[in-house]
Amino acid sequence: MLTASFARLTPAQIAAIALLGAVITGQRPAAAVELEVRKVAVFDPPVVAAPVMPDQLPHSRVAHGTRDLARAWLAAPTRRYGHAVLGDDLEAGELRAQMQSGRTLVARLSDDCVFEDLVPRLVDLDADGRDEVVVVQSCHSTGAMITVWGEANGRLVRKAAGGAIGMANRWLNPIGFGDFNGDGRLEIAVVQTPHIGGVVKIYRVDGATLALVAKRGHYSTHALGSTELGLGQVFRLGHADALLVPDQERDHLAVLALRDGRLAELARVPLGAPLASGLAPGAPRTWRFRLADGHAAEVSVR
Ligand SMILES: [Ca+2]
Ligand SMILES: [Ca+2]
Repeated sequence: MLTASFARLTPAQIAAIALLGAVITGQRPAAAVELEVRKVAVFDPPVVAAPVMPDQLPHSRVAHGTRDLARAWLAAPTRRYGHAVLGDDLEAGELRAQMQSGRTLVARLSDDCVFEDLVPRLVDLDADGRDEVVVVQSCHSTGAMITVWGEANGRLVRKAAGGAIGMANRWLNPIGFGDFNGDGRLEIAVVQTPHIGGVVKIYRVDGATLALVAKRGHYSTHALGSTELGLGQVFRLGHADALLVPDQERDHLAVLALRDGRLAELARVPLGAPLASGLAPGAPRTWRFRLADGHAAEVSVR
């Protein structure tokens, strides 16, 4: 019987048969991925600096750029949204960006919306050599959504928005940017509702909107009330980018990548305790972190 025959094969023999099958069918064989976790003696998570820019949101970080924007930050703290999942009940009413020329541009939201985020992310999404600013905007009517901003005609304007959850007090956490489908253009990866059944979603910018590329459930990159947003990472895997993310309980790490248009989990490793810090880059494809049991550890993708 076929299944009984496979049961007697070694993993190397099974891999060889899979490779032969891929060659016969003309498909590129997917590289095997493994995750390895080791305890380390010491890991001190980076400390967030105190606010330094005028009217800067508490707990937030200034983003520094090398293209047309020198820096961007969240400002004009307000209690008008009242969700309070990012360390306190203060959110930002304004996004400010300082051009390399020194001129500061301000985008001010209407009273029913805030920037529910702790860092504006500078990235050249459309490869025109100028920065886009990606930040989470939340409104009473829509809940959280992903917004993309940039300079146009001397003003800081919203260029695109999407991924709105559809109700207030539902949040999403950006993971990062990568070319996940290998088409040469960057996509945006987020975890939607990380506290209540997190779903990893990958979007591409499509004009003024965002188009969903793929999604996969049961992951979380944020603990309720925490100011740490960096529990997921983007890394290069073969001919495209992939994601390293915790599962919903945050006591495993998993590798997600697009396979045949779907987001697939390629590897998973137990941590022994829930993740209690962000993933800090160390050696190539290695990240250090702290666990809730007090141990420090690092994970490597092989
Ligand atoms: Ca750009
Ligand atoms: Ca792409």
